[in-house]
Amino acid sequence: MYNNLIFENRDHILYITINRPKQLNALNKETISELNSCLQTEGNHRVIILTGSGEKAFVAGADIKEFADFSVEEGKKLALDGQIKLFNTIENLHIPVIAAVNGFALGGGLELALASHIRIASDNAMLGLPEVSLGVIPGYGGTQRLAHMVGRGKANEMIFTAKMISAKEALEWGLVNHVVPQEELLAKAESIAKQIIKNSGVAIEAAINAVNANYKDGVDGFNKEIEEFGKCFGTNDFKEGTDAFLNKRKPIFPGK
Ligand code: DAK
Repeated sequence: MYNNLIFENRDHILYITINRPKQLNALNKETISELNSCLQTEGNHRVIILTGSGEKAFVAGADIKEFADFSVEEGKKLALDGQIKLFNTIENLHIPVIAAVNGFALGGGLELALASHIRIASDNAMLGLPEVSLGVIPGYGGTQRLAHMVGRGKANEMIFTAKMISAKEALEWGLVNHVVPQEELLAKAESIAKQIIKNSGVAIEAAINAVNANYKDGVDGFNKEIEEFGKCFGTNDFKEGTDAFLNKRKPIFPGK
């Protein structure tokens, strides 16, 4: 069904693997477009785990061969299309996306991980934004999201030097939440996913909207939180969650 992706829905988790191992899973236009549709696949999944094929790379960046001869206008258009189709889509998805970073996460690859809600890395992962070494800047949200995540000083250093950092450094910088041996990476992502799945999906969607509001121009995050908080009281999940607590039983959330 897809040329560059493998996907599987198991136990309410949608696993999406970017599958261009010969190009270290570099993101070409087709892969971005396939990811856009795969991420929005309807189904009973409650969490998405996004990873790269093979043991070497999560995603080694945008496909350099594809943009090597771009004009100014083409560059702008690709950045805009990509940001809307993939990176903003992930960030604003109604369910959490966990990036399981299994090796190089460079340029567009790190930007993909940054747009995800949670990042876990294998101990061999190397992360960086090497764009200035190619004469461009990060164009898929990296200048914004990296600074939000690790602070402006560290983001500047990473972008200006184009140097990669190790998984261990990324953990120290708060760029990834956990670092585990490569063979345990998916299991770690799954254990977080399973923990998420126990909770109310509608409340998690509301939480995504409220947390993201802090990073949107002209939006008051506190007001958004109040609005989303209030909306929760009208949901069946809230009725079930509170009833289960009061009756000392485990909730079975209807998801609406
Ligand atoms: N694009 C295309 N092919 C890539 C690639 C990439 N980003 N990264 C690796 N490959 C390919 C290599 O060309 C090689 O292919 P063959 O020569 O075998 O055909 C194969 O993957 C294996 O790579 P290496 O032989 O280089 O493997 P090594 O272990 O020696 O090195 C490496 C691994 C990850 C250090 C190295 O491959 C590397 O430096 N890769 C490039 C990293 C990089 O600079 N990535 C791009 C970052 S810039 C834009 C928006 C966003 C962006 C650009 C434009 N617009 C809106 C226009 C974003 C740009 C970026 O992501």
